[in-house]
Amino acid sequence: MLTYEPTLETAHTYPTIGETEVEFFQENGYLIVHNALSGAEVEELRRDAVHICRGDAGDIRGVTRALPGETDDDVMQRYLCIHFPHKLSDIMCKYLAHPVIVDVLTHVIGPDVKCMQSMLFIKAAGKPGQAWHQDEDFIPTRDRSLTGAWIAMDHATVENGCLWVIPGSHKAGILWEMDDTYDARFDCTKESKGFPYRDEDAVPVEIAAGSIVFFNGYLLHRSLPNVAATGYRRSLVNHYMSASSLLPWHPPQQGEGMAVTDYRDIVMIAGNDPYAYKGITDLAVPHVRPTRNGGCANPALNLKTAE
Ligand SMILES: O=C(O)CCC(=O)C(=O)O
Repeated sequence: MLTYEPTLETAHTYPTIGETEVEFFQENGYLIVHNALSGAEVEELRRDAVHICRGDAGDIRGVTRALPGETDDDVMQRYLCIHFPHKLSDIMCKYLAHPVIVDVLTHVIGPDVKCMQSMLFIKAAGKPGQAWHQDEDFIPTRDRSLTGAWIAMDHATVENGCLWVIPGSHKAGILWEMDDTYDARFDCTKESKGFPYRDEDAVPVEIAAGSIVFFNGYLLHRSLPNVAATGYRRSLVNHYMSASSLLPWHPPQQGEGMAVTDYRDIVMIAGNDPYAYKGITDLAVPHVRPTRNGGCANPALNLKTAE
């Protein structure tokens, strides 16, 4: 298990949650914890994001090393989102087990919690959002315990493309149909459709830098493009689940049955791992998420790009 060692500031008091917050999360499928990170911690994440985008943290598929003379803004504007930054950055890895995250997740998931994914969104002005989706469409737990922790590294506003959620939409426990989206407001991620909610049912999650929004893996959510004139909407988004559940995220290995498939590139952040005897396997490759103007992985989308 990771231990958290604040490096820059000790005066910050980390908020904790109780029954009211747990009930809010269960009812609505999301929870905002304001002021979760200190200013120094936000600064530490921002500096590390620059380091990663300059290519100084190590090899990331799709990241090109900054050329001499290129400014931090030059490099940051290249990337919408980098997947698995925790695989090469000790700082990103440390924040997987931030005390507020451990506190909230041990309340809403249970005592044993593992992390399998991190994403660093830079989302400079002009970059697209993500269409309606449910995270369990992409990361399938067997016990529906998938939970995201979305750490705001800038103030997230409607203008710069904050998260929007449909409160209570997790409750049906249904994964809605998904299809390609040709809407130029969004990146290449498929879009959920056919669900019984309207866009008007959604609420924007406008939060200050240093706040964290937690959300259930069945919650319908999306984000719109960053239409601010300048700047970024940076966030570190990590995904977690109960360590008691297997994670059939990758196809079974040869000779392995689907029922025992278990993705083991995980980081324990609380409690015990009942499957520790399997060990950890290094599987995830840090990479840049394709955007419309960066080329989509789906060739059909590439043909129809609107930008
Ligand atoms: O931050 C965003 O723009 C989208 C994040 C998201 O949809 C997710 O983490 O599942």
